[in-house]
Amino acid sequence: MHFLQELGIKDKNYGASTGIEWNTTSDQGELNIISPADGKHIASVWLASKEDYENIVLKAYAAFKEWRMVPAPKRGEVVRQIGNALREHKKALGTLVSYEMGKSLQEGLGEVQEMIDICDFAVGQSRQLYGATIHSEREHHRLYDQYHPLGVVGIISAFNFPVAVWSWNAMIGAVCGDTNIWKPSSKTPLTAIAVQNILKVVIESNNLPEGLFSLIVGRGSDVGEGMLNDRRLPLISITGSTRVGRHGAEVISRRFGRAILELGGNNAIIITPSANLKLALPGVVFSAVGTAGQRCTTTRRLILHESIYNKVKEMLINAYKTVRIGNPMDESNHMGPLIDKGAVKDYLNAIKALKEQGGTVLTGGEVLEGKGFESGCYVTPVVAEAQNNFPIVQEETFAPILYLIKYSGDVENAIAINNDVMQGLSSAIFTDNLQESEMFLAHCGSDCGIANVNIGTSGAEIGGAFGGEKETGGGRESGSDAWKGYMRRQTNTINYGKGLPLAQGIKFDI
Ligand code: UN1
Repeated sequence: MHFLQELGIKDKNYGASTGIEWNTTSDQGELNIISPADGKHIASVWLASKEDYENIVLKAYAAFKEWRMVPAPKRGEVVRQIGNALREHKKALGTLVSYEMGKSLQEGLGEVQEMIDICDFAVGQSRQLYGATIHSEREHHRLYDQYHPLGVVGIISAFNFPVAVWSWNAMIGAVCGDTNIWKPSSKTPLTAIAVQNILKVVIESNNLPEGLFSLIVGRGSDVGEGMLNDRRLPLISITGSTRVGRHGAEVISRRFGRAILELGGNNAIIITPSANLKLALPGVVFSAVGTAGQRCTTTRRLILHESIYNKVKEMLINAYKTVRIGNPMDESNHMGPLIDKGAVKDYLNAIKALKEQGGTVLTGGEVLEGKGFESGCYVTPVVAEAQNNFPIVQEETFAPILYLIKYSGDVENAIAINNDVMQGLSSAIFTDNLQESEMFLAHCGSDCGIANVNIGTSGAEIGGAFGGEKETGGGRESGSDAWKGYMRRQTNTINYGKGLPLAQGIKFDI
């Protein structure tokens, strides 16, 4: 396939790179990557060894020592070139994202656009790495804080945004003066290899050090664990399930490392009686079935006021009938497959559990078979009636299953349901009532990291800080001041006087 060639994907690929050189380990086993779109083998990747990891860490650390001395705006210039290289290969990379991961081509291209956007953002940020100056309580003293590069950052990313989430971390980290080691999901290593090939050209043409951007495709049990335990990595950014994040956070905190955690969500949309349903309906459907329900921001719960419950329910069932499911590379389809057969099993198990717990499936719930669905990963999106306290509703199932939950009375009751889960990533309200929307956004409102009005829960822009509270992990990535997480803060006090006044009025005469 032409896009594979353009991106330098071979039939068999090495799994570890320092940005310039590929390590040539081939005796640690192979990952065979099968497209969920058509069930065909795309290519394979040789897993990296512990020795490869060691080589990569040493190079990344050596590169950090050089890179931190490059003025930040000059680092930004390199990121600008990376953005342009991504622009050049947007079509091919977006197509590979779609083919390897199964999201629609439009979403694949949109994901690469997110990478380009974060590059632009990071270029500007490279001239804005500022600290505060504080007026000192002592005369002839200056007090300020500044941000220094942190070191080698480990990036552990998930299959559902196989390249964009890496770029949020890597591009912001790069302008901050950090180098990084990327461990992508073993379900989607080819897109990561493609990105590494795109970076290589920029690294070489600028004579940048080997180790600035490294990649390692290895087993979680050795490479992944190695990263979590490695004191040479002061920060690890983890995107994935709450289970993976909890383990990671425990290991990292034992060595007092820093973690940025972007874990599971259990996102709800509230629709109140005053809502404009012309906005709400497409908002819900996109957020619930986009990426086949495999975004961490996917809408999983729909909290409907009892007065509009039946009407919205009917409208939704009809809207779901128009969702076109099929090959994600065909742009007329809305929804592609789940990532693999394991995900299909999770989907079926969730539906079974829902029924056992007293829920009702209103539409969907089938695994599609026949022509075009040979991979066995295509399912129909589900709308179901449920109670918020069902154990299955309290869990994040990475599939297009939307639970309808009824509320009565005031918006406070809906907000209480919104907040009554362990996760706290994204949330939204559809309402034309100012008091309701303000209540939702107030300190007594949604407890999530993202709270939207009259748009759905997914599809966040890179300019805002991305992340959430509670079991979502508390980390923030991407825009706003998330860059601070990739630097170390230092407070400086300078005495330019002739005396030595002490703080807090203490006298110490000798
Ligand atoms: C994720 O699902 O891990 O808000 C990230 C969104 C995307 C990012 C999702 N911009 O849906």
